Amino acid sequence: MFASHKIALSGVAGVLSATTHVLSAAAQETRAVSNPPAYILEPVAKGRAKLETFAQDRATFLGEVLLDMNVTYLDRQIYNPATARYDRVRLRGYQDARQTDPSGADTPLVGPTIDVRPGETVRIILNNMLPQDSTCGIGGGSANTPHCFNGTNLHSHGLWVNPSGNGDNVLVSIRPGVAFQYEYNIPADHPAGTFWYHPHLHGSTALQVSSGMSGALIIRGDRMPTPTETGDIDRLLKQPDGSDIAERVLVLQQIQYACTDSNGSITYDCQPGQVGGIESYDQFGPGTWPASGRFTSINGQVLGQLPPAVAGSVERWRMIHAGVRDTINFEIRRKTGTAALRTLTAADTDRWIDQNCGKDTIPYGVVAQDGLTMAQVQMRQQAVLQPGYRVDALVVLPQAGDYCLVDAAAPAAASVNQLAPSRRLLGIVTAVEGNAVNGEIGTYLQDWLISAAERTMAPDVSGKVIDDLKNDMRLSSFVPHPDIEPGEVTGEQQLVFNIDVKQPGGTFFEIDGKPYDPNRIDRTLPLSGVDEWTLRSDFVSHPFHIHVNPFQIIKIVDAAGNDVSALGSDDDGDPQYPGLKNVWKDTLWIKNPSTDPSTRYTITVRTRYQRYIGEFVLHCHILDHEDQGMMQNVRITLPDGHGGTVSGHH
Ligand SMILES: [Cu+2]
Repeated sequence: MFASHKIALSGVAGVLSATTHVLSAAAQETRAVSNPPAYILEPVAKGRAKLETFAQDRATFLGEVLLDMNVTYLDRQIYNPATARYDRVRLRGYQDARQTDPSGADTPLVGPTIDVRPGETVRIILNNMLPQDSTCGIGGGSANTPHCFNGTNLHSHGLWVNPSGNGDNVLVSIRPGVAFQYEYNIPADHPAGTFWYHPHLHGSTALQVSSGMSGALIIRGDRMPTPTETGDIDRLLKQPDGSDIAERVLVLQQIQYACTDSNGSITYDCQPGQVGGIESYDQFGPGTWPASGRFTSINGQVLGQLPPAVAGSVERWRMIHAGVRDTINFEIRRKTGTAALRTLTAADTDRWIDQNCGKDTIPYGVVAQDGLTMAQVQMRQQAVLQPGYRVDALVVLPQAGDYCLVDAAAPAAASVNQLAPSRRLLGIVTAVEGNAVNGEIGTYLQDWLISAAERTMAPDVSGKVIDDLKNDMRLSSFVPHPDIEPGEVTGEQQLVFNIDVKQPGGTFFEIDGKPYDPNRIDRTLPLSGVDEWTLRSDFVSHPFHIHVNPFQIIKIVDAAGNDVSALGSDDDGDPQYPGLKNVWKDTLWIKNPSTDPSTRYTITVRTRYQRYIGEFVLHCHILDHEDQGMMQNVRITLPDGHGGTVSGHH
């Protein structure tokens, strides 16, 4: 079975070819963006044979993915559009332990994509090769002062796996000089979808994630829905020849490197000869990302050219917000101007987009949020991604030509920084000649999905799937988790985010009035319980994330008492909430448009504590808030049979 411990560094099967990740001089000129390198499972022969019957019996099959990764300083370059130069950066990063290039110059700024199937095991060895760090294990210091920048660990964001031991355990600290092997046993009934991984050591999470330490974790499923069980949308998204549709993994990162000026202060204007880095939390905080003038990168490339698409072909775009503190409002527009993308300052971007990108956005069909397939394809002109979010979209570029990928302006209340951000460009994609689409893209996509269902679905479900698709593109046969009805709820939880700026002695990042205490269990929850959570923020907005079990959104009520979560609702022009009703997610924006508690929204979600016990965390996914205290410890334990819970032998 150890034959499975083989890593293939190649493009994802059935995916746009991952041509090169080497920052050769030629690649630098075009700033080509390819899919991140993928670590693909090599199933053992037995497992491969079993694949044929996988859809019927849903049996597990032997298979493991192994990543052996060094965590180390790497010297690389990032394109700086403001100066049209490549800035040298020295950042902490992930590197294949078998690498032959100690400098790291050829190591992508994004971690490798992990590609795995339900029922398989992912083993990730982290070798912490960073320098010793005396701030780890701070003893008498505050846990909520950023520290231990050279310690690390790993979180598999969105995975429904064991949080204890060598599982998705973020309560371990891997100190410099220490190696640790994570083991994610992905159950055979785990939903297929788009997940990701990143470090999660309290005190250094934001610093490491903003250095580019993150990567995609894709679970591919092939389960056919049945009249009684849902299946994987992957099974539907096939070309007429049976192969998977083209796919892009877009890891969106916000690498906020800085240099020092002659006074020793932080500057984002790195001079030739200087080396940028991320070594201080002074770089994080309200307004710092817009002030930095940096651009969100795609798979480690700033303002890159993505591999070409074919006009009229349906592609699956797996978008992952792996940044730290800036909202992304994703749009696609025709590129109508001829200006090349060479030099572009952040301040000039709005004008550049006006001059070079068309007025109309290209709609696309959102099929999953946070990796979990939705009950309906939602046609969107924009999709808002907050830190930690994933969006899977079916994208059709209607005609041959170039397209602008734009991070659109959003209302101030919609964004992490509470500023109406100006638009930014993310990259360019070219569609080559294919079957031009002249009609409505939504109708085209619906027809395509119906004909895909006719080809791919088993006879006992195809009628239902096709009827669903004809009815506003519903996907009820592909939703992984059943709705949580009110009668299933067994308890309730309340949560309030706050930033307390009124105390003497500093600013406190709090949940339920308290900053994080590593020695305190904030919630003890019963295994098999089903809770309704009420989420609020008393001071600006924060993306709520809880590990292990996802939640279903029941309602999102604004300060005036209106539920804005239904598809078609109007939330003062903010596009992020309408359509989220009944959607499953693991990360959700808890909106308060101001610093005043009276303007806060009240959000109701429900969740089941299934299968896994142990201790893990919930937190704000503005990661510098998390590092400074906006986190809680959660314990799921066995019920005692009398309405309470029991731990150990008490
Ligand atoms: Cu926060």
